[in-house]
Amino acid sequence: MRKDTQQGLEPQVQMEESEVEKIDEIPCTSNSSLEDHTRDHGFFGYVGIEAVLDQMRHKAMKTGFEFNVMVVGQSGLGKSTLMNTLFKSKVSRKSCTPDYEEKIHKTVHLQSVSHVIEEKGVKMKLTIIDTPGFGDQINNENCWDPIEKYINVQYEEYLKEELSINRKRRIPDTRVHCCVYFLPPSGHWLRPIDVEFMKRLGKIVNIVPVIAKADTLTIEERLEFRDRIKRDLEAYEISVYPQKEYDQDVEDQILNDKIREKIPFAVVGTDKEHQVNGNKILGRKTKWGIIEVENVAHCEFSDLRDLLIRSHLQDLKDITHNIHYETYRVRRLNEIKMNGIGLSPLMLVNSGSEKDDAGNHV
Ligand SMILES: Nc1nc2c(ncn2[C@@H]2O[C@H](COP(=O)(O)OP(=O)(O)OP(=O)(O)O)[C@@H](O)[C@H]2O)c(=O)[nH]1
Ligand SMILES: [Mg+2]
Repeated sequence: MRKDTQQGLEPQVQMEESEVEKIDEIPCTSNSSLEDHTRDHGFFGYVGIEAVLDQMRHKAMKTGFEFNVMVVGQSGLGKSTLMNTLFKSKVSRKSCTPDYEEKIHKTVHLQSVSHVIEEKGVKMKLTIIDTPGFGDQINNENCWDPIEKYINVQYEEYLKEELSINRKRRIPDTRVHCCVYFLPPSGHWLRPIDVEFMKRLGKIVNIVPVIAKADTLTIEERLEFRDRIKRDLEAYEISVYPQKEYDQDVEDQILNDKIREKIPFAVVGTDKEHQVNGNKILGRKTKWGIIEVENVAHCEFSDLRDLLIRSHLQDLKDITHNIHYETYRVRRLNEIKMNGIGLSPLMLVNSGSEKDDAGNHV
């Protein structure tokens, strides 16, 4: 995983091996022995650099994390349902009780739902941006426009804040860190609309494609479909997360290769809980049994959740900040420079304007 940190955390000091002055390693048993050791080593002995990790941890815990995930795909593929599954699954079951008992309706506006999830003193504000499905119109041309616009508006907001004279110490981060793209469980190949959509999105955001409603496919169909999608993604040069070119070392590569093997994850969503052997589980009840959403033998929802929250959250944020946002920032600043209009017009574009549900300026 990438080791750079971003806003809210202390920047990591990167040093070449040759520049690093090696300080004797000392066994770290207790505070008192550390103090004794420091005293014994005098000025050139132990200086306690490692304590910076505790400081970073403490600071990160105080500030908390913001993590924003967007769900995109054709209408009726279970985007809103999966969003609820994520909030109701283990990630948040203990820490918050979202009120989602009402029926899920067709999504007609881009809308976001946030929950602060707390685990072992670490706070994370998880925001999921639900988008209306496409594919209902006779002409689906440019159906990616509102999504692209939303993503770019968040970059613009961030840039505006960064360039502001009185900028906030900690810039609120509404940028989309990951876009989960839903593919219909057709068992065929990628459709032209999915190719076009993902090609465009892959340039501005981290995309994680998933096979939606995977319970409608047999095990063989799932594997075969995944294989075809993989070949299509390669053939059309669609950049999906985790991107090979951003693996930082062999360790990263080994870990990410395993994930790349499994992508697109075959997921099943639900917001219903059932009693199974005295335990409450999230599942879809069918005539032939319950499909358990969090059971790895039934589907790969847990893999998706682990990637997003457990193993790659910081990496997704880093790539958003260091690659996607950076690309946007350079382009915008060049545009401003070329037009010879200074920075103020950028501020004017945003200042004083109000935002609609989608975060677009009106
Ligand atoms: N079989 C199956 N059905 C699902 C799954 N997830 C959701 N559904 C059902 O599919 C229907 C549509 O689900 P939604 O979550 O509203 O789909 P959506 O993608 O948000 O649809 P739009 O808002 O129109 O874009 C509902 O009846 C869900 O119960 C799944 O994993 N498997
Ligand atoms: Mg929906």
